[in-house]
Amino acid sequence: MTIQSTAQEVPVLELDPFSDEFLNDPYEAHEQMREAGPVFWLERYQLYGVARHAEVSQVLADHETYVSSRGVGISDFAKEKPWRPPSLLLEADPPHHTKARHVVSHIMTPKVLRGLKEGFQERADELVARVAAGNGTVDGVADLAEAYPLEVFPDFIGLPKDGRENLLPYGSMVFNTFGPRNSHFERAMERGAKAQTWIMEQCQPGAPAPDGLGAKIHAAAADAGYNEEDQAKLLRSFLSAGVDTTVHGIGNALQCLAENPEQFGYLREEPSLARAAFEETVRYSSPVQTFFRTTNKDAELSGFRIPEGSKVLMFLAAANRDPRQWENPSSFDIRRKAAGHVGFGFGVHACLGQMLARLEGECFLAALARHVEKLEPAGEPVQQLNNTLRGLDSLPLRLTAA
Ligand code: HEM
Ligand code: OVM
Repeated sequence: MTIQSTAQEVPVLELDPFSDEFLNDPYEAHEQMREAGPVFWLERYQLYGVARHAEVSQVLADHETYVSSRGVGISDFAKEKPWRPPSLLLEADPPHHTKARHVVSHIMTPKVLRGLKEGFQERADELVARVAAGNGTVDGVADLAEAYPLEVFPDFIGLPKDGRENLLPYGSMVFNTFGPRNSHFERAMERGAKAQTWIMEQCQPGAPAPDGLGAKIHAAAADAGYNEEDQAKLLRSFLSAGVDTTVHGIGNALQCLAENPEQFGYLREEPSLARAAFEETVRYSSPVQTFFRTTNKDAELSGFRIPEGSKVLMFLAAANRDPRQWENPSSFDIRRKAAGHVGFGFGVHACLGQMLARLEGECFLAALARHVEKLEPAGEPVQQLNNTLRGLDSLPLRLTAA
């Protein structure tokens, strides 16, 4: 017997996951969604949601039913023209996706990343030691969380020094546009317009420095038969996804460690916990909170029917705190096994930059463990509201140098 249920029988929720109230503090609403059922209907946007670890994982795993080529935001590319040409990675399905992924995954190899480690660590130590030497109040976001990735990532890609201030507004725009056309969407589009021109210039073959990763992407894409427009689009993926994500990851880690001094103590005692501390941050405060899929055929998920052409919103951050999956999910515990979280996604679209993100997080937090003796909140953090990302605008901290 097959279970026949319609959208009517799916629990209906009125909450707005893109409202300021939700974005500021999503955790109660996450629980409400997990408790509502394995699948629910968000009345306000006329779409399905999944917030438990099991169902989020199932949707991520089944890329044939839940496709990305119709967009991984709220807009269905089958019905609406996307605001920019779709990504060859994020917004593609196999076999096109497989080909593009193959090209870039042969550039971001473990060997390449191992070669970066020494330089990344040196620069983290230098930055953190310098900021800590002031022995005073700093902004954890501007002085540390933004400063570090903005120093190492653009150099790695081979971007010019001038214009790097465009990277954050561009990322903020890209991630806001996965959501509905609310004030965050509109404001990010206004602020990002200028950044977009600069980003597209840097993505052109020939623009990045010849010894950087950008030029390697172009060369590998050309070898695989991609034309110049598509070569540029592959680099665009890195410039879209590679900065705001790690900035928010490091900023959230600083907040978690400042608010949980016993955890910072464990890190201080054992700086080799740095990588685990970053992983736990990605679970606990998931810089990428959500992504959508679109059903390309009638689907059934945990007994609920989801018709073809439905948008399905995956609450990655809610899955990462699902008590069905985690013990004490709402405690920040750098000594737990955070493996299995979906903060980097899962399946064919699993984050392509996750090893680079972990490298940045590890180097930064190891430097913090070595150069900072005390890390204390020095005022209220200000949340930066974004339709997709969770991170801070500012984080007042008092540092005592080690
Ligand atoms: C994909 C999160 C850092 C590049 C993804 C996905 C998530 C994610 C959740 C899955 C998207 C989906 O399933 O539709 C994060 C987080 C980061 C991070 C939390 C930092 C803490 C980075 C970095 C880069 C990057 C540093 C580039 C160097 C990408 C790309 C994709 C992706 C290109 C698309 C992969 C594909 O569709 O095959 N990321 N990311 N990410 N990420 Fe990351
Ligand atoms: C891309 C892209 C853009 C935004 C995010 C992302 C998290 C990828 O252009 O491929 O992954």
